[in-house]
Amino acid sequence: MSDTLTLALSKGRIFKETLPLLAAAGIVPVDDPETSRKLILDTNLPDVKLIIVRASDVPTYVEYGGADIGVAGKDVLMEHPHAELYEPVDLKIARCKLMTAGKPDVDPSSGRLRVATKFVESTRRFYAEKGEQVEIIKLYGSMELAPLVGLADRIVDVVDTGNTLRANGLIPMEHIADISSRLVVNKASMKMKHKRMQSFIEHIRDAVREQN
Ligand code: PRT
Ligand code: MG
Repeated sequence: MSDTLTLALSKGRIFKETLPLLAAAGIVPVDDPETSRKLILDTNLPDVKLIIVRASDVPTYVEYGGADIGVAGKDVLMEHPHAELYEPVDLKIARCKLMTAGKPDVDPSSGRLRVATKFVESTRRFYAEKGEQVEIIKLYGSMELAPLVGLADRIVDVVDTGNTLRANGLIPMEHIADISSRLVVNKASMKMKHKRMQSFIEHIRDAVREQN
């Protein structure tokens, strides 16, 4: 149906922190993604569906129109610098920092620094701007392990409390970016479903203002 709105969300912190914003826009999911196996969730509104995707897949679903709207971390969006998306609202949820980290008191071996990360694009840009030549090693998770086993001198990861770094004997080093989640919007949907989309975006914008 052409005036159905499909929203792409990831499970976990983004889903939990988006719920109150959706509620303020009058949208309440019928199923709980943490317990349901369904990937398409109904809401109280017959013309609004939620789809549950991996956090790093949200920009792809929205860019190609698999969803009209999505919620994605700025860390994830920075890995898709050429995505054809509008990014109309900073939701100010799921906040953290993108940082470099490493073992304290260890002089990295001479030669090129080895940096393990899943944020290859942001890492490349950060070191390029510093004029530093590094070797980037792509990982998909558990980055904290890399310096412990000699795979890398540094990692680049998102940090909230820093407990995960500390628990693994690492310290945060350089601040790369402040991260929060953003509403992202498919460009064609914005044209085709303009009124419905504009009203949704305005409701969310008001809800963010109320929360902050
Ligand atoms: O799990 P999956 O691979 O599918 O994707 P994901 O890990 O990117 O998803 P998810 O749900 O974990 O995170 C979604 C978004 O939340 C991220 O894209 C960030 O924008 C944001 N966010 C906010 C965070 C954190 N805070 C955070 N702390 N994402 C991840 N973390 C990790 C952190 O890297 C560490 O390993 O959580 C762990 C605990 O953090 P500390 O510093 O509090 O110990
Ligand atoms: Mg995760």
